[in-house]
Amino acid sequence: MKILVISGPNLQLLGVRKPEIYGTVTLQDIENDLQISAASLGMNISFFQSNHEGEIVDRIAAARGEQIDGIIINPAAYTHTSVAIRDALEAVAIPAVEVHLSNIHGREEFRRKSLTAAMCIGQISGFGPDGYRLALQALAYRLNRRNQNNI
Ligand code: CA2
Repeated sequence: MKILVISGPNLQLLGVRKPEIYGTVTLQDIENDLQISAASLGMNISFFQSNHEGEIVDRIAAARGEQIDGIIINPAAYTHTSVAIRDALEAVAIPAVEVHLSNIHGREEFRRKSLTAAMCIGQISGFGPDGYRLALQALAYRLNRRNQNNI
C-alpha cells in the first residue's frame, strides 16, 4: 500500500515559528514518526512539501500514475482558497484524509471553511501532530476494507 503525504505552504516552519499555535514539533519530526507508523502497518510512505499551489496540483495529478493508494494532505492556507487543489483531488479520486494541526473550526472565521475537505474521506483537525498518525490509521482501515471487498 502506497501513501503520499502532502504538506502545503509554510509547514516547513513548523516547530521553528509560532510554537504557541503550532507547537514545537517540526515537519521532519512528523515525517519521521509517520515513516515508523507506516512501516509497522506494512505501508510504503513518501512525502512532499511545497509553498506553491501549482506544484501541489501537479504532485496530486502525478500520484495516479504512481499507483498511490492513499493521500494525507494538509493544504495549509490553500485549504481555505484553492479550487485548483480541490479539483485535483476530485480528478485523481484517490482516497484522501485532510489533516490540520490546529482546530480550524475554533479559529478565525476565514479558517473555518475548507474547500478541499469535501474531496477527502474526512478531516482530522485539532489533534496536533497526532492527527497525522490518526489519518494513517484511518486510511489503513479504509484501504484494507476496500481490498477485502475487492472494490
Ligand atoms: O492547522 C493547520 O494545520 C493549518 O493547516 C496550518 C496553516 C494554516 O494556514 C491553516 O489555516 C491551518 C499554517 C501552516 C503553517 O504556518 C506557520 C506559520 C508560522 C509559523 C509556523 C507555521
